[in-house]
Amino acid sequence: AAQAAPPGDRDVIANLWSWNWNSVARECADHLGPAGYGGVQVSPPQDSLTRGGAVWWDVYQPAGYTLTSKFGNESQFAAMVRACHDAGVKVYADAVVNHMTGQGSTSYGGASFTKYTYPGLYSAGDFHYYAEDCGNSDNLIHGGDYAGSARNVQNCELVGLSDLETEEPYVRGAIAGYLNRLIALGVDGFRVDAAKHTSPADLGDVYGRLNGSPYIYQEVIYGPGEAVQPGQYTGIGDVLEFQYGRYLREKFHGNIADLRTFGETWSGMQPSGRSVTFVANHDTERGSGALSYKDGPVYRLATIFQLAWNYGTPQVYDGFTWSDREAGPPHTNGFVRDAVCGAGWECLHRDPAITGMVRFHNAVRGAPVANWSSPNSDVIAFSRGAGGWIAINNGTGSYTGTFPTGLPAGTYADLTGSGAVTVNGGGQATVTVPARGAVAIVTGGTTTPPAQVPVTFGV
Ligand code: AAO
Repeated sequence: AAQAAPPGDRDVIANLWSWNWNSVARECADHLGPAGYGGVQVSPPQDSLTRGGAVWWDVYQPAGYTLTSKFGNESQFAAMVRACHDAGVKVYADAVVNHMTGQGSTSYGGASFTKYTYPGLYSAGDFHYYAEDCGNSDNLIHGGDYAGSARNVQNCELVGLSDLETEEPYVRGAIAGYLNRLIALGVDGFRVDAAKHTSPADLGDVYGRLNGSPYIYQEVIYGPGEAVQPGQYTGIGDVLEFQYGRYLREKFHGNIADLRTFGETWSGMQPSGRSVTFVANHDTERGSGALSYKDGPVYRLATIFQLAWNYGTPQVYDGFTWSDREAGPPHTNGFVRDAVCGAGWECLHRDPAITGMVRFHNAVRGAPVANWSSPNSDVIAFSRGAGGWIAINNGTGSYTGTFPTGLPAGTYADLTGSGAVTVNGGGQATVTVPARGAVAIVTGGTTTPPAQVPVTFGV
């Protein structure tokens, strides 16, 4: 029986959303492993509705649990897991198990289906309905249900997606069978999609059927006063911390000095040890409440802060470049093409300042924030114990100042790439922090700049 397990020594997760399996495999070997990432999150691997490449969201409508998808086939998926493991990178799969497809009739893998009938897997009796399960006669979750009705949130249909009757032993077994097949291929854990829409009791039962100890983190979007709360799920796994990115957007568009107390005491936030944090994900970058790559250097700087701060398991997000929020990734006949950074794909995770901060994060894990200083509302600096120190400047001009670092005297290389830092015998350093940039140093054998990883990807 499996439960949530801690993610290991190197815990930064790259979320390579919508990347195909061949590209993830190469990225693990050429970039993620060498840079010190501990894991990669990949898109839903099961067969799904096909909209022929026109939209990104068809993959969130499972048509069955075979492993041909717009991202590749089962052998490509298995090869990707092996390549990532060879590079020391764990693989976390996006698990869409709350529902099945609510529209269409054909899949990427060539299956035929109708809503509520997925041959060889589920039939009409395996789904929630009005009025036995769901209190709305149209079978849909209504906006007002979030505030008042856990029953409707969990037993009606999310945007019309056939809602699995997860109380049923057959359904629980079928979902666990799918996840166990992924585990057998080497998958190390799951992002559980739409977890809010399945009760913790049902999900807990499914997790209890899993082999090994997969790491489980669940998508339960926090909303103030909602009937279903992330805290109801922290007993069975970790949760994605949605308040985290909302607050970072607010503060990086305002006063970053407020971040001094950022963490569990802030309204709606979950315990650090149960949280996976992110500045953006594929939904929030298409909404209005979070930073995204479209915010440019501010997005990058918020990610630098995320990797420096002592809270949760950090996830660094990258997807494809978009202007139409529904449009799918670059594709051929619906099947996703290899990712090419800078040509249709965003690759913040390769940015030298970000990989430097992955090293920083790994070097100071667990050490408390100390030596806080903030000379103005755009500049903050703090140490992580006596093992690392960072200054962050969200201003549009560079900032020069003298800061207490808490580090031993010496000369350190800035991991974000802006030169050397000298700490004096009193633990102070005078540094120039670039506009919308940072200076970050660590002790303990990592004072030389990170080697540049040769770019062989996409050539
Ligand atoms: C597509 C079409 C639909 C069609 C449907 C079925 O777009 O028109 O009806 O097919 O044929 C994705 C797309 C959907 C797409 C779906 C299936 O986003 O557009 O539908 O694939 O292809 C809720 C859920 C959350 C979910 C989110 C989108 O709780 O789990 O809606 N996210 C995941 C995935 C997502 C995916 C699915 C689930 C489905 O990440 O990509 O959908 O597999 C409040 C609630 C949240 C609720 C949101 C939106 O949040 O708290 O629980 O999320 O509302 O309804 C403030 C508030 C906060 C609020 C938030 C967002 O921050 O504080 O409370 O704003 O409004």
